[in-house]
Amino acid sequence: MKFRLLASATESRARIGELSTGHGLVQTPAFLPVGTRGTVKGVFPRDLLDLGASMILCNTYHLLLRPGIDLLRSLGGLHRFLGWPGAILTDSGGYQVFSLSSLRSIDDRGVAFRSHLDGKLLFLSPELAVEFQSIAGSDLAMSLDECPPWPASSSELDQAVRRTVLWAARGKETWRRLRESCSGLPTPEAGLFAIVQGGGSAKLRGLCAEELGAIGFDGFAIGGVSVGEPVEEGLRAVAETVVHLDPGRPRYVMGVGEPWQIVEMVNLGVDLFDCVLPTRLARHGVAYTERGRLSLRNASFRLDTEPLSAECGCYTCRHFHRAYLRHLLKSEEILGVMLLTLHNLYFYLCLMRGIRRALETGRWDPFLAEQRRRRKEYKE
Ligand code: PRF
Ligand code: ZN
Repeated sequence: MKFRLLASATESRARIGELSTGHGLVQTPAFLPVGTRGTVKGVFPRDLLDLGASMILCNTYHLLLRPGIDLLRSLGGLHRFLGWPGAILTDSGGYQVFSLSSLRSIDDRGVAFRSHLDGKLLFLSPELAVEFQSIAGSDLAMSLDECPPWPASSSELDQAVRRTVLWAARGKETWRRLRESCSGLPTPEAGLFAIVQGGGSAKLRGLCAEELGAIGFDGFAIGGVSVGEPVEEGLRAVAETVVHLDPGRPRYVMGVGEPWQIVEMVNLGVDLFDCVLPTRLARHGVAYTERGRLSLRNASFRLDTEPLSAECGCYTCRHFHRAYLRHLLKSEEILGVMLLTLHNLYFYLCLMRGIRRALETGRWDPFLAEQRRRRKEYKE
């Protein structure tokens, strides 16, 4: 996996780059729509391409439980299974084990847990996590990490960082061994990232980033952000981590966030983002606009013949008005959620294009100032 920096802002760490994967180029800063269970809910892969998505995220944890790794292997890997020709980033599964499964027991060997689907007892080690992602044909795999809860004691944070580094080293060794075997996976273009933990401790974040950097990975994720801490604290953790990361490698903040948080984190030097917000909120009848969020079920839209956003060029905004979208949502029609999802993803991907364009043309500072001004004006 190759990463090329194309330009950087002068007054901040913001940068624009290009990630080349076995399934196409990813222009960074990039937003990855979330396809947890092997589908970006309610969107045709064809439409994702039209929206300009170049990489999506899938979760090892969910795919491991269903359809299972043997089935994925027999069916020719994730890309073929999903009918998605673009790049796929897979999360390692650790985080989901902690948030979704029950009866976990964790030690240095890995995590034992019960499936949230059928209660079956399963085990995930750093070696297995990397092996599963490689069999699935992931373009960008994540090491198994331990994401401590928020707030966590300093001994919990210490332990999580120690284990995350240990697991990353073992994951990298597995990756190397698999590459030398004759299975053909991971391909030479596939990449492995390590995940930096450390909670709100600048010292632990720095230590974790330095140790992972010394082991050497294709890029670095920043985990443990947006886990319940105040947003300003999350931003600070990202800022304190980035300074310890190799500027020549891509940086990815996992599971974040609101459009304004993405803008602020780009400003701190982050290249990749994923978040369920645009797709999840659409399912709750909420649309993003330049003027803040709209809750379409609201009675005020009953006779509203305006599009969701006058500035938006998406299919939904070109063809349907708010009153119809409200009607679909109130009637629980599938189309309502599909149209809102399309619009919200368009909004996010458009924002990313705007960010890249501003960086490309040396207009990052005014772009950032304008985004901050708008946020103040429309803050809910
Ligand atoms: N680790 C992993 N996946 C994640 C996170 C993490 O810390 C987060 C935290 N925002 C989201 N997804 N492996
Ligand atoms: Zn739209």
